[in-house]
Amino acid sequence: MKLSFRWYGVNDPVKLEYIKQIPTMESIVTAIYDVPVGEVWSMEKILNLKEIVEKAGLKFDVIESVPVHEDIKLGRGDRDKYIENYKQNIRNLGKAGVKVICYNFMPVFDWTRSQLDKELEDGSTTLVYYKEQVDQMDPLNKDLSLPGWDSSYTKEQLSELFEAYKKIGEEGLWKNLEYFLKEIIPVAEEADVKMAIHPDDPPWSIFGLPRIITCEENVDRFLNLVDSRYNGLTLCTGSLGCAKFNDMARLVDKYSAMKRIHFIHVRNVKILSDGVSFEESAHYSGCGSLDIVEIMKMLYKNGFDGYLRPDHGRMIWGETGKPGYGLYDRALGASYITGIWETISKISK
Ligand code: DNO
Repeated sequence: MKLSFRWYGVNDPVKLEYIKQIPTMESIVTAIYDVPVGEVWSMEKILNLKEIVEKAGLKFDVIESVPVHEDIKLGRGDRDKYIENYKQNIRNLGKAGVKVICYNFMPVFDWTRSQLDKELEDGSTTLVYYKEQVDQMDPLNKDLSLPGWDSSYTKEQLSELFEAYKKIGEEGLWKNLEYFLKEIIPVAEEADVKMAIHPDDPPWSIFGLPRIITCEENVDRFLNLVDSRYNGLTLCTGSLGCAKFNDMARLVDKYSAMKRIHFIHVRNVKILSDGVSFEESAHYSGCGSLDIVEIMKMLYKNGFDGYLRPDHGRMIWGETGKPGYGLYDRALGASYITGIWETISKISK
């Protein structure tokens, strides 16, 4: 297991120097944020970022994410041009020594929450998904803005995208994903970069848009689209694990035994009594619905040697910043995970 930490670049209030001070921290997970979706990341920009990360004594091994243009997901317009650009990004990142690229195939919106600063009993704040609140949201209302949402769309563009996704439905999305993978995985093999899809968060359809990387059956279908180790997973315990139908320890066991998990996001979530609402909790198992020790045991048992990052943290100790991505609670998560790993490795000897 290689410990890593997400960092949003030079403007991130969490400094690389602080990340480096977390015991056993090896790698940074980052991206280039100032190139429009679908365009090529120049070698110059990539190498510049790598240099900044390496100067801080950390490795530049994991990219999260190289976003996929909507034309690729919809199988229309300039899809082939964007796929060529995507291939070039894989080659460029491979040349810079990157080992894993995380991406997702969620239509229009990435992760979705109804509130980003819900105060918990202990005074910390966290991200929550309350179904009644989500049901009342109107994504076509431009005043609505949440992280993970591309706010650059006009209302008209958004309505058009919604219509287009309605037309293709889940099966159309699968077809376009297959087309994309058949193009890019051979390039990833050649560049020796593992592609790792991030599951849909939450793993069910929102606002009538199709979502497909949601459950065991669909993950199996995804892995079979191109049966190569380079076609792998960013297994996100919080994204899949907020649905009761996903038994996370079992899924981690299954896919790590198959050597198809290249990157894992460890996050805990507390599923609420309606079964379809959840709150992101501290990483400690007792705080949420997931058994983090069991998950780590499965990784250890299967000799997991990919990258792991503590995922979203709450805001604690008065910290302010990017929701889910402060330093303190994620660092506590990192230490908790390292502690579990050390314990398992010692008692297994
Ligand atoms: C949220 C993240 C996601 C993730 C993308 C990967 O905190 O886990 O935004 O980076 O879905 O493409």
